[in-house]
Amino acid sequence: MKLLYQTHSPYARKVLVAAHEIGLAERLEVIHHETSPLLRNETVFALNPLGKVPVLIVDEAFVLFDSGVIVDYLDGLHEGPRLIPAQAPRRWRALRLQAIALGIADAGIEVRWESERRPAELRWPALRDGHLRKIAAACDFLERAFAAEEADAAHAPDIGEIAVATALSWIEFREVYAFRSDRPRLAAWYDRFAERPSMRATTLSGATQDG
Ligand SMILES: N[C@@H](CCC(=O)N[C@@H](CS)C(=O)NCC(=O)O)C(=O)O
Repeated sequence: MKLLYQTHSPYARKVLVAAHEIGLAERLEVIHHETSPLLRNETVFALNPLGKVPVLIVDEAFVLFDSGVIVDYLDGLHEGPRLIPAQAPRRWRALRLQAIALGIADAGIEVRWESERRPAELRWPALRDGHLRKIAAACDFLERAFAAEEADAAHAPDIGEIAVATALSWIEFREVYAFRSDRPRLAAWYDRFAERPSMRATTLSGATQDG
């Protein structure tokens, strides 16, 4: 299988970390692609009309996109603990964490448009601040959630945790938001997670290319 990837994408990294965690990384040929609404990537557009990575090419006739869909597919190819647990309450905890992580990454991208990617005269600081408030509230939510769960932390990582770790790693990498401030449990949780071989094998790198 081929994974159209980007070395500085939180969504693509979520898929690759997940593949490492379930022992499928070696079955993926990882191919870096630059994407941006300002830089049309024909290869990516030919496979995903949204022009975004990650994209998984299973074979010529079967292509998947959106990180959540790809992870769901990969999760059906192994015999270990599910990344997307089947049973409540762990299923809903994982999917809700994944949704929060997606929101952090989406808002972080908006922050970057309003602070550095748009031409300076087109930036709107109030919109940037609105997205930063969402990220702050999401990180506060995670701090409270992880504090409440501390005694029950021993399970194989699920997609919610992988998504949170890869989103936090990206907002730190891009210096979008200092999530550690006043959030000791979230910071400690993230630092532990970042030591996993799956995270160490997939570090973020590279600059955004908008043209
Ligand atoms: N919801 C999608 C988001 C994917 C996404 O936004 N990917 C970015 C890379 S970080 C992209 O390719 N952006 C290009 C564009 O917006 O045109 C997912 O989870 O896969």
